[in-house]
Parts: sequence; structure tokens; C-alpha cells
Amino acid sequence: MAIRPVRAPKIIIIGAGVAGISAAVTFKKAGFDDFVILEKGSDVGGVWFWNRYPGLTCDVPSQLYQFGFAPKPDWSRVWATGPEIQRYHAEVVDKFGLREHLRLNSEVTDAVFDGRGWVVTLADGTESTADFVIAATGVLHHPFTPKIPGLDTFTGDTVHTARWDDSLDTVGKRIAVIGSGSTGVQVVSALQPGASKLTQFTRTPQWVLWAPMGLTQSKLVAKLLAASPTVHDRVYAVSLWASGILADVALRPTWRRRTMQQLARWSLRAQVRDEGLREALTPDYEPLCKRQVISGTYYRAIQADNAELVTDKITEVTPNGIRTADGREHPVDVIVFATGFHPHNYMRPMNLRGRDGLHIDEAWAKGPRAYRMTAIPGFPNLFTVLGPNSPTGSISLQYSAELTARYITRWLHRFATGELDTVEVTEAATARFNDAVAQAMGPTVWNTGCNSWYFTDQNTIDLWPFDRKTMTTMLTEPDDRDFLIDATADTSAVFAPTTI
Ligand code: N01
Repeated sequence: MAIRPVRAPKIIIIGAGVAGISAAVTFKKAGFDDFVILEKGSDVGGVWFWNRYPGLTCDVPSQLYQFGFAPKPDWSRVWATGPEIQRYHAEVVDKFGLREHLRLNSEVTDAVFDGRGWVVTLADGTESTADFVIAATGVLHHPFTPKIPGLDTFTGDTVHTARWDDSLDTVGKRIAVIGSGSTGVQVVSALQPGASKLTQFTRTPQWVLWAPMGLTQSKLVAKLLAASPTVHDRVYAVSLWASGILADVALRPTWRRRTMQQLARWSLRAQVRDEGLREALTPDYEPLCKRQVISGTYYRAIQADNAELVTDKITEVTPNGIRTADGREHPVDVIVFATGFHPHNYMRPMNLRGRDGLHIDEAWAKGPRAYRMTAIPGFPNLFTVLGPNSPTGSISLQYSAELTARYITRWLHRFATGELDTVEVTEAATARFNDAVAQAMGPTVWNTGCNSWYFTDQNTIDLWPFDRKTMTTMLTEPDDRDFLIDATADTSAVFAPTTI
């Protein structure tokens, strides 16, 4: 017999990116629609809102990089551009009626557990309360700009790729790009054709796997997928299954990993003929160890007559350029920082306080940690979506976010029926999970001797070291033994029955 819900949990979702949208749609579909989404930016989309740099493209195929609940048949390209993905997010928000829940330009500064629920404060001082807080605050959100001596004396323009200035005109300019990650490679490819000179400054070379990133998606495919949602669901399921190969390659040292690594080595050999340049572009670590860079245009761009690769260490920025350790000054008009993020901040620097005033900085003094990516000891009724150990680079983020959101709805149901008031993961369960993560990291490719943003300051790898099946098992049915469940309130007296 179905249990009759007696109260609707009040929920605050922080963030309207992939994780926040996944959570909101999942909750709504499950009948929980007493929620607001607080978003710091002026639009939805998360990284796809904040990142607008030239050349921004998703290097995950679009038929996979989409929500399971919102298949899009008519992507214009096999690997969609940033603007198209951003439009898709806005369409999904409209389609699922999330606008009425959305508060844009609403930066959360404080979230404090008061023993019963959460008090959330915005930058403008507005306070709201909630039974549950969902931190969907993203991973690659806070841009990192290195402190280079003399930077404040530079007379040209500077910009970080994650906060691109749309008014910046780079055509005909001498452009410096610092960084060789996925972003650096995309922005070099996009800016080189219009630049009078493009100089890329790199500290560590990256393996760059070739792929025809500009390939259009056939209109016929779009028609077929649109005509049959069943076929589209199948295609999505097959894409998810096929992406398991990527997880397998990352997790286990098999012939499949070696084959993919050979492809990355071949990509360099086949496209860069000049031995000196090839040597400068050759990493001293295994392909796939860092987040794999994918591009069909980068090697061509860096070999163009107006391009130069500089591997000497940057020592200072001068008023008119960049000086390197060999004493050379490289005159430039624009410096583009493709230098990445503070990837382990998650919801910080928010004043997030859990039970007994525990601050998130104290809870995470030894690095970010959460039970199965979503629950943090000391923080009752708070869940993260795409939190610590999320599978960046091995499993679909949308799949993970939707799975986590469905897992959270299990707790929302139990709250709704009055079965619990607060739920908090135990320290023991979290420690057990983190020990298993550390052990499983051993044979992963991320652990083969490179320095990547995956590593925390404590030298742990902040990724998901299990396959998708394990993730699904872990996040399907909560195990009560891993939680402190408190149910003291007389719900029938306190809350009016609802019709959810
Ligand atoms: O950042 P990164 P990113 N002096 O941290 C260099 C996702 N993404 O923005 O390697 C000189 O990878 C640093 O050098 P080193 C994807 O998950 C996805 O490129 O540390 N250089 C490195 O070269 C990706 O992994 C898409 O030695 C300095 C670069 O800056 C993640 O975002 C597209 C320096 C930073 O690379 C981050 O990528 C784009 C210094 N002081 C991004 N400090 C998709 O298509 C740093 N560097 C889905």
C-alpha cells in the first residue's frame, strides 16, 4: 500500500548548471516541487554560461552530453559548440517549467543548519529556509590566474578564458595564450587564424587526441531520432554503454588503454613533422593521465606561420609583453589565461555550517570528501550533486547527476511521509567509502605519474574510480546503516497534508 505523504519538503537547490537542472527536473518528476533554484549567474547553464571563450566546444559527443530526460535529436554538430549547449540548457529549463523556481543573480553566501533545517542567505542579505539543501555548485567554477611578477604593469588586455570579455577584439593582435589544457588547445585553434601573431606558453605538454570536432550531425539522423523517441532512447542507452569503454580504459591497464594511448601518440606523430616542435609537444607521462585533450585543429594551428610555442618558463610580465627564463621578451597585445580553475572548491568559499556549527572548511580540512559523491558527515539534510569524486572524464556527468538526484528523492519521500526529519551520513561510512576510492585509484591511468588538476592538495585523486554499474548500485537504494536518521517531530501536528 502506498504511503500517503503528509508534508512537502522545502528544498533549496544551489546552482542552475547541469547538476542543478538535473536535480530540479528529477525532484519535479517525483512530485516534489516546493523548491527554489538559487543561481549566482544571470542565466542558467553553469560552466556553459560562464565559459564563452572563442572556440568553446564540448569534446564529448552531443548525443551523450545531454540529459537522459531531455534527448535532443537535432544537434547541429556531433560535438556541439558551447553556445548551442547553452541554448539547450535554457530550452530544458523552459520545457520542464523550472523558470518559476529560478532566482538568478542570487549568490548564496551562507547556509547554516539550525538543528532542524537550513537557513540560506544571499549576498543581498535575503534569507530563506529549507528542509533540504542541494549543493549543485559545480567543479570547474573558480578561475585560477597565476600570480606572475609584473602582471599589474601590463598595458595590453588580459582575460581568463572562463570569464571571457565579449568586447575584446583579438583580430590582428599579438596574442599570448598561457596553458595547454583542453581550453588552451581550443582557444589557440580559434584565435590563431585572426591573430597577427599567436604565442602559446606551456609549462607541461599535453597529449592531444585527434577527432573531427567540426563534424556536422546529419539532418537525416536528426529526423530519424525526432520521429522515434524509442529509437532515440536506444541511441542514448548505446552511447552510455559505449562510454563505458572510456571508463574501462581509464580504470584498468588493459590492451584497450594501450590502444587508445597509441592513438594519442600517433595523433602527434602524424600531424607534427618538425622534430624540434614534436619534441617540445611530447609529454613525459602516459596519454590519458591528465584529462585527455581532444582536437582536430590544434596541431595545425600551432604549426602556422604566425604561431609559436614557447616552453621556457615565464619569469615576468612586462608592460609590453612576457619575459621567459631564457631572457627573451615576447611582445604581446593580449594575454589569454587558459590556466584552469580551483577545481576542489565546490561550494566554498560559502559560509556553510552543519550540525553544531561545523564549518565546511573544518570538515574538509584534509580535502573535499563525501559519501558516494553526495553526503557529508556533519551536514544533515544536505546533499551534493556532482560533488567530490564525481566522474569527470569517465562517466556521463548528466547520468551521474540524474542518478544522484533520484537517490536524494528517496530521502525526500521518507521526509514527506514523516519517516524522518533529518538524515546525516555517518563518519564511518564516509571513511569506508573513501578508503575504497583510494584503493581503487591504484590501477587507474590518472595515477600513472602526471600532475593534473584531478589531484587535491592532499595528493588524493578527486575522481570516480569505479564503473557505471557500481555507481548505479551505490546510488540506487540508500543503506540505512550508513546514516543517522532522526525522526522526532510529530509531523501530522506540524505540517498540513499535501497532495503530492
Ligand atoms: O584547465 P587545465 P583547462 N604558468 O587545468 C597551465 C574541462 N574542459 O581550462 O599542466 C604556466 O586543464 C597548466 O600547466 P600544467 C576539462 O575537464 C572541458 O584547460 O599545470 N602555465 C595547464 O596547461 C578540462 O580538463 C572542455 O603544467 C600554467 C593549463 O594552465 C578542464 O575543463 C573544454 C600556470 C591549465 O589547464 C580544465 O581545462 C575545456 C602557470 N603559472 C575544458 N598555471 C570540454 O570540451 C597553470 N598553467 C568538455
